[in-house]
Amino acid sequence: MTSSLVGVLLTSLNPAAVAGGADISDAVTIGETVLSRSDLVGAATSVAERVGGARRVAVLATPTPATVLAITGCLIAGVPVVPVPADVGVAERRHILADSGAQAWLGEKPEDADLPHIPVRLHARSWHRYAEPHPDSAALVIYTSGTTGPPKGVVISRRAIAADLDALAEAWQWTADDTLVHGLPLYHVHGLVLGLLGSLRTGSRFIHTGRPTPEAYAQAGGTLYFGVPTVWSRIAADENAARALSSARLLVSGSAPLPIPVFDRVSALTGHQPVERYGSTESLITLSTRADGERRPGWVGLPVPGVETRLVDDDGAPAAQDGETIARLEVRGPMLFDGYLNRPDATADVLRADGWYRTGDVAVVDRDGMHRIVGRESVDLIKTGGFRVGAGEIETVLLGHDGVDEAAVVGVPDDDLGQRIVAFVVGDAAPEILIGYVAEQLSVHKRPREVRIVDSLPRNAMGKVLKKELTRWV
Ligand code: MCA
Ligand code: AMP
Repeated sequence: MTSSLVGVLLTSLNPAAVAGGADISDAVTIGETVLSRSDLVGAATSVAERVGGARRVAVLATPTPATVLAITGCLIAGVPVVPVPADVGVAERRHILADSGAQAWLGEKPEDADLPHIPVRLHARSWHRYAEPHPDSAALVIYTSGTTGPPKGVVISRRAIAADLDALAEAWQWTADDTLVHGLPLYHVHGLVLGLLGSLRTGSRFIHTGRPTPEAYAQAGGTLYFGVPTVWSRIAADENAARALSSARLLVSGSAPLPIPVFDRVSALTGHQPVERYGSTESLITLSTRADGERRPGWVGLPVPGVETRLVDDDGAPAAQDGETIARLEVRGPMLFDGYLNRPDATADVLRADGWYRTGDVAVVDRDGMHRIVGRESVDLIKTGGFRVGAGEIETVLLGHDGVDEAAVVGVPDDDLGQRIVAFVVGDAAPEILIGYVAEQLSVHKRPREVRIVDSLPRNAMGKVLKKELTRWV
C-alpha cells in the first residue's frame, strides 16, 4: 500500500522503509526510555488497533513513552487526540472532557479517572498496515485560552500539520541528520507538533529532556534545540550550559517574545544567533527567521513557505508595511486550524471565509517583509513562561471561592516568565489559599504567582475594571 498513514504524515515511520533498513535504534529518547523506529511503529500500531474507530480520545500528556505511543497510535488509526495538560486541575479537566466528547483516557489516566481507560503497552507490537486517513481529517484538538470563558478546542487537521512541518523543515534546513532536543510540554503545539511530530516527519532523532533545564539541554548533545524565551533566559544565565550548546546547529525560540538581551547573551555564549519564530495554536507557525537568512533581534522573521500576511487598521483597511506602522496582524496559509470545536461563533470572530485568520497580535512589517510582534490587542490574554492564559478564566475561578467578592487578573512584566500572573482580590481569603485553589481548579501553570488583597478595584464610570491602572499598582 503506497499511502499508509505513517508513510504520509509521519514519514520516518513508514513501515516498509523501516522494515527495509531505515530503522534507527534511538528515534525517540524520553526519560530513561529509548525507542527505535521499529519499536515506535510496532507499539504505536498496537495502540492504533485498540483505539481504532473511536471518535476522540484524551491523552494526559505527561512527558513519557506512553504519551508518545498514544499520540502516534491515534495518528496511525486516524483517531483525533485531545492532549490534556499534565498539570490539569479538576474544573479545567471536566470542561475539556465534556466539550471534546473524548470517549476514553488513552495511556496514563488521572487518579480519579472519569472515563474508561485504555492502557498503552510499551512492549506490545502490531504490524498491521493502516490506510492514510483523509488529509482534511482532524489530528488534534488542542485546548487554548481566550480572553474570557473556558479554553476552546482548536481543531487541527493532518494537512495543516504536514504543511507546517514541511515549511519549517525548509526554513530551518531540518533533516534526518538532526537530533532535536527539548523539554517542553507535550500538550501544546510547540512541544508536541513541532517537537515530536516534526521529528517523526523529518526523521530527525528526538530527545525529550523531561524538564527544559539548562543542565539537561547542555547534556543532550543535540543539533537542533527548541525553547520558550524563559528557557533561553535561564540558559543565558548559566554560562557553562550555554557554552555546551556551541556544538549545536540551530537554536530556536518561540511561543513568546525573546528579549533582545537574551538573544545577545545566547549569541555571545553559544556562537549561535537564535532563530525566532512566531505562531499560535490556531495558525501553527507562520513566521520565522531562517537558517540561511538574517536573524534580527526583536524580529520574528518572514512568512514561511505557503503563508501570506497582512496588516490591517482598526477599520479593516490595509495598513502600510513600512517598518513603522503598527497594525493588526492577519495570516493565511495551509497550516491554519479548521475552527473551534462546538464554537462556530468564536470561529467566525477570527477566521474569515476567505481564509484570513485574525491573530489578535499587533505587528510591524518592514519593506523586506520582516515582521516584529509589538504585542497583543487585548491585555486579557497573558503569556507566562510561554503558556497562554486568559485573565477571564482565572477571574471566574477566583469568584467561585467563598472568600472572594471581586477579582481582576493582569499580566505584569517578569524577567523570568515574560509576564507574571497577578490577581487583585477584594475579599478575606488568604493569598496562598487562592493561588492553590486556581492551581487545583485550572492547572498549576495558570496559578497567579501573586495575589494582592485590596479594598476596591479601580473602575471606570461604566464599572469596568481599569486593568492598565492595576498593572501600575504592582
Ligand atoms: C508551585 N507548584 C505548585 C504550586 N506552586 N503546584 C501546585 N500548586 C501550587 N500552588 C509546583 C508545580 O507542581 C511544579 O512542581 C513546579 O511548582 C513548577 O514550577 P513553575 O514555577 O510553575 O514552573 P517552571 O519550572 O518555572 O516553568 C517554567 C517553564 C514552563 C519550564 C519554562 O513555563 C514551561 O514549560 N513553559 C513552556 C510553555 C509552552 O510550551 N508553551 C507553548 C505554547 P514539580 O516540579 O514537582 O512538577 S505556545 C504554542 O504552542 C505556539 C504555537 C508557539 O508559538 O509555540
Ligand atoms: P499559543 O496559542 O499558546 O501558541 O499562543 C499564541 C500567541 O503567542 C501569539 O498570538 C503571540 O501573542 C504569542 N507568540 C508566539 N510566538 C511569539 C513570538 N516569537 N514573539 C512574540 N509573541 C509570540
